[in-house]
Amino acid sequence: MILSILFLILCATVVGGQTPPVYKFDPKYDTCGSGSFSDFRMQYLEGTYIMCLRWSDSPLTFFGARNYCQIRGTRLGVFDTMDKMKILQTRNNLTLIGLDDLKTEGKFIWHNGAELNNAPNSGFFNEDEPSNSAGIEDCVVLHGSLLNDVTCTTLYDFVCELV
Ligand SMILES: [Ca+2]
Ligand SMILES: [Ca+2]
Repeated sequence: MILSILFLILCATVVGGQTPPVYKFDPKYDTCGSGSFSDFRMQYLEGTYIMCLRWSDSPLTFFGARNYCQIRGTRLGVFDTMDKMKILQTRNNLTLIGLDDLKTEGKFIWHNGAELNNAPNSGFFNEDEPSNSAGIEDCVVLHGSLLNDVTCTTLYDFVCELV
């Protein structure tokens, strides 16, 4: 009887055109996935699940970190809203994220493909950043509470994001 009712509710939901939410994580363990993703942790802001991250154990260069995340089927963390920035700000200073201007100087691209518009006044970067100091700063770290462009060959802690 109960199963019949549940089936009817499910049918009504599908007919109603509402797609049930798809959960990629198991709330019971606070992880976002099983197996190789079991060390990724759900990140909340004010009780709302925002994103799924794994903070590095040891530092790498940008290229090493990007590769490390990609090999696992993830990416460097994309903090493209101020809410997501708040999650980044809870962590250690000098953390590499998924944002760079490697392709075109001054044009910062998030690793979800979106462009960070008007970077100097975006609200994401520190004052007087991005500076592209010595013409070689194309990667981005948290520095204080906002972002700074830095060289891509220096070792930094980093964060991978499961999407
Ligand atoms: Ca640059
Ligand atoms: Ca800089």
